Amino acid sequence: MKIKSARYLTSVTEKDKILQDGVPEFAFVGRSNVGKSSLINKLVGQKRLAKTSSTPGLTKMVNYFVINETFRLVDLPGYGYAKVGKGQQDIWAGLMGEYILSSSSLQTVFVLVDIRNFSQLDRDMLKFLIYYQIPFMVLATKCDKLSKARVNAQIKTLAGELGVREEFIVPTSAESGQGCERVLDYIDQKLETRGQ
Ligand SMILES: Nc1nc2c(ncn2[C@@H]2O[C@H](COP(=O)(O)OP(=O)(O)OP(=O)(O)O)[C@@H](O)[C@H]2O)c(=O)[nH]1
Ligand SMILES: [Mg+2]
Repeated sequence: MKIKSARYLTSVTEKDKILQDGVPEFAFVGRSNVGKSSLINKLVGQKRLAKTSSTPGLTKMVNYFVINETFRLVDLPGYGYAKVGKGQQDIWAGLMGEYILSSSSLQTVFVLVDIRNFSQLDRDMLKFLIYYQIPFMVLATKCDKLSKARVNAQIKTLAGELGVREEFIVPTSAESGQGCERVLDYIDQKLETRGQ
């Protein structure tokens, strides 16, 4: 898929404001600092569309980006950030969970997992998506930080630990652009089957 346009639409902080207008959406979830906003920027070829930071917990809202005027990428708040309140320890008690469960046009959740480490929270996230039968794909991030051989080995480990097949884990990098084409092709296919 070619990105012809990408623009910021809006951000929401309350469940009631979550957009329900039927436009197909692809959401990005994962632990704070895993690289959600950076990967969105790389996918659309804009450096500063989604705000990124080395300080974890930056994205606190549901941020919507309109792509090619046909679908949306949704940047969700990260989970597992130590400074969230006690009530947020249940990872889907907050806005991210509300978005996933209430969005009427969510096509796929991209679950981002750092290629170098994953946590129980990532496993819980996948269990949650499987339980609610929400389509997902695992994107292993920051693959530029490891050698090719170590990336392959880690993908195998991740598949085993997360209980998903290796082909559902895409190695990506917001630095090199690795994996971006695969993600965009996936979106393209998903939109096509939806239109039929
Ligand atoms: N080397 C490398 N660094 C990355 C990559 N992706 C993100 N980073 C860095 O990781 C840090 C966090 O990236 P963000 O994109 O802001 O992460 P996020 O998941 O959106 O974080 P929150 O919004 O806090 O949940 C930044 O310093 C990025 O530059 C990558 O593919 N490779
Ligand atoms: Mg972010």
